[in-house]
Amino acid sequence: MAWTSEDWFNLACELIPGGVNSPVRAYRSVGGMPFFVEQAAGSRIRDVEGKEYVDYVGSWGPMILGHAHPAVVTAIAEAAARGTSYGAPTPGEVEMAMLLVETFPSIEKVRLVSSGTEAVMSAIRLARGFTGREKILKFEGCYHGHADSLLVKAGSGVATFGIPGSPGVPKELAALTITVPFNNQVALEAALAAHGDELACVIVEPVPGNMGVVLPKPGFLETLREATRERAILLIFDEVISGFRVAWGGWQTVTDIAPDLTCLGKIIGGGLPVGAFGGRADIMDHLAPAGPVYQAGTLSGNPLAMAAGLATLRILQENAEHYESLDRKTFSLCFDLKTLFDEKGIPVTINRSGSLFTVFFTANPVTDFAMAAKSDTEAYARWFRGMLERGISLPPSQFEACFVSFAHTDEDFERTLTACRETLAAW
Ligand code: KE4
Repeated sequence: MAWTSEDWFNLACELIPGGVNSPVRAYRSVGGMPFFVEQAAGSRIRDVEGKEYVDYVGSWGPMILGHAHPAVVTAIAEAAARGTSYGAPTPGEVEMAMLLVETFPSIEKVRLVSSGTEAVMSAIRLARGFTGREKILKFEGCYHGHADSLLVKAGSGVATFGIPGSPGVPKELAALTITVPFNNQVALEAALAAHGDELACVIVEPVPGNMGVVLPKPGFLETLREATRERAILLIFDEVISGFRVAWGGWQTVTDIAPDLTCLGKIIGGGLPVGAFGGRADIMDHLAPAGPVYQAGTLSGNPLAMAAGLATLRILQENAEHYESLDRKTFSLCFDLKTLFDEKGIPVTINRSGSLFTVFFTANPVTDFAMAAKSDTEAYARWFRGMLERGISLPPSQFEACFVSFAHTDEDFERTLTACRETLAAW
């Protein structure tokens, strides 16, 4: 008899901490047990018991074309037939680098790695090596992967030193990371006044997806750009989620703000392990072997990840005008969801940026992490479980983003709204 998700999860828990290879997948904040995936295609994902779901996780961002896109699968198969990894340069890496440089005016040179965490960790080291400064600044609620310097909580007060966000992060290292609330210009200016000449960089998700989706207030990023430039602090845009998601290119191509370094991931690998960081050539040329800042990786620029990423990006590039219809599709889904909650008198705030959105269970606007944290996470968990039972797979956390793909159809949206209507009827 075929194993159920529960069978797989019970065995997984004996072999893998928490039964998963990334914490959010364990459903700890929404209750219940994760389904184990058999396969996925387009907007649908099917578990080992044959149950099918409309998928709004999309592997946390990479699957903007939908799962198992034929052109991507073919590209991977053809690349694999020629070998899976060489530890030597390949034309695919150069083609990927060229596409990124052509797409992002702020990227003059780029280094490919194997995850978003690795891209951010390396960009931080490069910023420290290039400026000779050690402190960095991040924003509360922004997530940049799990490198030690970024797993830091805000200390008490507005512009004080960070404290470890996880056991294992040395307090001396955490103390070098300043954290301020996102969208808070006063707190930012206080932090820059107090630490500006010691800061190597400021890193920000230009449109955060990791506190749930939060939009930058008009002028906030522009002020950040000017304030960092004035103090020769490097500005790093972490566009691991927003890159090729909110537009062809990233948030920076929509708002015309030029960061000094950009981190990318997810979509540029088409679902295979990938990350990239790039920016000004005078900074990037400090990286080994051109310069003294060391950074390396066995699978960096892996030929299969390049093949999957290039196949994905070329389809996106040929259909760049379709981002608008994806934006409209997502807008109307969010509008219809909000209507259902309003009809039931359940207060929610829905933040959306392009095909990214989050339903916050709060009546108030959500413009930073403190406001997001006031959401009713129990209500989110209840909604999540009701939708899952009815064949809709949402992110298993209030503080994540839903991802709509080019593969999502009107039928998917109808199913989603019906599932929501039925879930709220039983509220
Ligand atoms: P990875 O190391 O997971 O490839 O990328 C880290 C990262 C960096 N920057 C941003 C803006 C990110 O969102 C991420 C990772 N995103 C999470 C989802 N919020 C990945 C999902 C997970 O951790 O399992």
